[in-house]
Amino acid sequence: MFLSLFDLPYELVDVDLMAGAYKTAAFLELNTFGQVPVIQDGSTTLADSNAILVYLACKYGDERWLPRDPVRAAAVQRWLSVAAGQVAFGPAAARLAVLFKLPTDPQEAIARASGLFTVMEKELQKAPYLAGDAPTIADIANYSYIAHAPEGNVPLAPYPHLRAWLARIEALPRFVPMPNSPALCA
Ligand SMILES: N[C@@H](CCC(=O)N[C@@H](CS)C(=O)NCC(=O)O)C(=O)O
Repeated sequence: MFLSLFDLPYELVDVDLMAGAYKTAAFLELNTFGQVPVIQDGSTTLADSNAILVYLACKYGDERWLPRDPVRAAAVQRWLSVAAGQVAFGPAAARLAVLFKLPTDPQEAIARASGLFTVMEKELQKAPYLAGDAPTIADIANYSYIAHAPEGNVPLAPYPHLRAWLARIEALPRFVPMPNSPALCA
């Protein structure tokens, strides 16, 4: 989504998670954790969605997307941590349990997602974007798994401010949604 928002040319390479393509020797060369996403930009290869966003914002973005101001930078980092924490183990885990038909009980992840959305609903009453008045990489990091939460049986209907935030991101010029494939993560 960041590449599109910044109108940067890119080639998207599908990694067939269902077939275990992310555990091959060739893929482990790109990311020793054997996880998507990975980005290759010239001689730079980077894994981890938050790390990739930081890299792209520093290299191609401007301070609006990743502020240098200490307080605003910390506000962005706070929500990057939420993306890697509460979102990954809440709505993202609940969705993966459905899409990958995992034997795990998704109730804990669903409860975690509901708790998170209740907090975000309050936060988003105070500001239009997660880290203030303008979109940052914090919004991009959190958007996809929250937008797709209903696929994991986590409803968005009870959270009007959260839904308004999703709509604000979807209204950004050159916004692209997550491709509609069960084999894809955010
Ligand atoms: N912290 C990483 C997590 C990435 C992640 O969990 N990727 C999943 C797909 S969405 C994956 O590749 N899972 C395979 C595995 O963990 O073995 C990030 O944000 O990039």
